[in-house]
Amino acid sequence: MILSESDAATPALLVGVDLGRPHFDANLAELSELARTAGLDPVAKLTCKRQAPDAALFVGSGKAEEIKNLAQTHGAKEILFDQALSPAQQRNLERELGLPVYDRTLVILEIFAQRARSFEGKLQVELARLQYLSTRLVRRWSHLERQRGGIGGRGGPGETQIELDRRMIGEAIRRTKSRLEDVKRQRQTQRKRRDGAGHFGISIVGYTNAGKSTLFNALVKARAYAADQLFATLDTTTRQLYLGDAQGRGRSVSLSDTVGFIRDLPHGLIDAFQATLQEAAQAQLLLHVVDASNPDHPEQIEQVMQVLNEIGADQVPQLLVFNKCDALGPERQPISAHDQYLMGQKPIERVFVSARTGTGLPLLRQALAARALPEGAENWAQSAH
Ligand SMILES: Nc1nc2c(ncn2[C@@H]2O[C@H](COP(=O)(O)OP(=O)(O)OP(=O)(O)O)[C@@H](O)[C@H]2O)c(=O)[nH]1
Ligand SMILES: [Mg+2]
Repeated sequence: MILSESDAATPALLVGVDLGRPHFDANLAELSELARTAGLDPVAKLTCKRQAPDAALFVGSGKAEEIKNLAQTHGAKEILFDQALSPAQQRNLERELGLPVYDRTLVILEIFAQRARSFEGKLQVELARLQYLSTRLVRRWSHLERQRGGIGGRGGPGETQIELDRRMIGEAIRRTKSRLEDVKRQRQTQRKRRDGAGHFGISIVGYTNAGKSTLFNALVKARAYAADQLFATLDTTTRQLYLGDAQGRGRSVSLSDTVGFIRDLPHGLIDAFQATLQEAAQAQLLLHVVDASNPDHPEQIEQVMQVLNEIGADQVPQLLVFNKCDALGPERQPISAHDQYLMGQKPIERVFVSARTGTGLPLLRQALAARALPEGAENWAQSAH
């Protein structure tokens, strides 16, 4: 798909099936963003409602016919589903439609594959991809054969192609896992060296495109890659940040910019990205960045909380940063620059900023200093009002 050699975007038809779950994205806006980021051109969209997915085709056969016709009319070369398809559904759909069919999981995997820069990031993506492919019996992993150089690659006589594929994938998964273990060990040693006693680590987390890297750059005056695309950041970047308070006390903390989260982040990816995501679980404070100008931000907050839960970072104290305030209309401007946000039953401190214009950043620094400096909390509460 997607990783085509040419630069021209592949025309794709997007399909969303409303199964009655909350937050169905009727405009397929996020899927369109994902598609574009992956190098597809969403030429047409189709949504439908169903009580439950059809076991064979995910959609009904009438709808499949409609998809086929619409794809033809618009010259779509690929079909992209907003939901995760089972291997059988994907295979049946491809047969029925005569076009390659992809799902949300695979698109996210492809974007990660395109973005991975560090050795560790590449290994993590490779592992997630292999795990995804291991459940699919279609031959999409011929690159593995090339990797093996064909030496001793063939199994005994009578081994079917599928068994061979399974075995190759299993071996590749084991190999990738053990290489990742080595990298993980190295990373732990590095972290131990960096994080001596009394170290204070802050991790920036949040939904993809919330402005995490922009905020990171503004706070530490760095130049991490920030762009209007999903998953611009995959590798963790860490810098030192000096925080001082009005009493002249101060200290250096480390600030990390991390990979963004998204709704239905594939499980394989969470698994594979454990090492990267671990950074957040071991932080002393999470800066949870939210794109306040996105109408879906309440759902995005929930999604981020879910991922934090999955990686064991839900108990790390949080500071909510409502970003992109410059993009809010006058009627939606915050009444106070700082307040409490109710997360379930729990009030969480919230600061409104614009990482782009710098509004609210001095206040954010104060809030951070209050958390990082002992006995700083009361001073901050007073000075913030
Ligand atoms: N209007 C406005 N745009 C912003 C602000 N902060 C970031 N952006 C824009 O939002 C887009 C995403 O910013 P990034 O900093 O790359 O977002 P991110 O959260 O790091 O995204 P990923 O790494 O892809 O998860 C970019 O186009 C930024 O210029 C802000 O305060 N106001
Ligand atoms: Mg980023």
